[in-house]
Amino acid sequence: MSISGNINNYSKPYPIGIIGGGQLALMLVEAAKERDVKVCIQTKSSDDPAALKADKVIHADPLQIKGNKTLIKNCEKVIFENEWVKIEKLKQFCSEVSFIPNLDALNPLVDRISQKRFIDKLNLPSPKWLSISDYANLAAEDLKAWKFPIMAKSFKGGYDGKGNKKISCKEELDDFLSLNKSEEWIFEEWIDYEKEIALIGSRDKDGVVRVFPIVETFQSNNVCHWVLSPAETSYEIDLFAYNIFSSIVNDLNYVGVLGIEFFFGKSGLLINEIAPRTHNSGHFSIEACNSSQFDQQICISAGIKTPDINMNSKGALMINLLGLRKNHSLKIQDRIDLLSNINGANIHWYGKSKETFGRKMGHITFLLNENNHEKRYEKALSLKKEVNHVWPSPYDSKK
Ligand code: AIR
Repeated sequence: MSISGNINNYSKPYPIGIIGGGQLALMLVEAAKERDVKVCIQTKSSDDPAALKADKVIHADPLQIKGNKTLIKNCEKVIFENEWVKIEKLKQFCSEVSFIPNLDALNPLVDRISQKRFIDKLNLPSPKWLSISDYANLAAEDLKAWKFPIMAKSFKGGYDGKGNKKISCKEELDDFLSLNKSEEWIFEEWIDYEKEIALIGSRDKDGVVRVFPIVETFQSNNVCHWVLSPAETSYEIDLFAYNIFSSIVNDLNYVGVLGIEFFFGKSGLLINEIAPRTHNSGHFSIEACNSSQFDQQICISAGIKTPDINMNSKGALMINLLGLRKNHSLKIQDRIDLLSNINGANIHWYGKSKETFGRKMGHITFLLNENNHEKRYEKALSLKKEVNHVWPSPYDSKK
């Protein structure tokens, strides 16, 4: 990868600051190092994944304003690795720093209701939804359109299936309503999809949009377990998804990397969720593309022209290493040693201090060079079997 670029002259010590220090921040820091761009992060603990590699660490909870202030004082551009941010509080700093994406673009995407309203405003396809108070006020006739199961989704902070609850019957609905605050949840129609696909792309300050190949994601207990790139789609679906991506980023004047998760099935392509950041479904791009999703975000933030995106291989498989139970028979180091013996394995270890059940501890990527989807899928299944022999999905091992 070329490390040259028209990096701007900076008046502050660090060209890029990141709010947050998890694995996404870690991979952003790694991509920045490849381009000789220095990064300062704000994260709670020196044990957090990105803290080990960042050029400077501000030890403060990412939501702490005093810490944000120090970060902003030290950094030319500030980017986000997760959307758990207090936009109203950050607005006071807009004259001192550029946020990427800017706060107005981020605002409609940080919680479920505003995301749903934004998707509806653009008339983009997504599952039907209602606030719980609107559901409670439905006329009997309209209620008939809401058949069980219904999906309850929490208003904020829902990721990796946290904050999702399937409601299968009237009794479950009554229990749910008695246990939860209605203003913190929405109801969504249940979708019987055939597959889940995801699209990651970027848009720079001049409006240049670049997209990665669409991938298929495979979940285990609502958590992404593995990803196959490219997905088996059709030209029309690809175009529709790219079109949706462009509509979203252009409407928001969004600058940076953004991911969209879709359901695909009888009802066509439906937006499940929009992530205003780099995304788990794009990790394959580190090895499989000439410029990864992290590289795109770093280039955009540092004022380097984003490279056009091309695959280095016919396809790729990415498998998440999700935390296992405490009493798992193999120690972490033994698991990693065994995984590194698998031919073609590119292991990314996040260095999290604690392995907890289902937590994303690392991931592993394989390049696939089979000529058609069927063969790549077959190869992916056999590699996944080898990996899962050493490191199973925690949810499979429960059975
Ligand atoms: N993340 C952000 N949104 C969704 C996810 N998965 C990443 C970020 C964040 C980390 O997950 O990098 O910092 C949190 O991981 P954990 O294991 O501490 O919950």
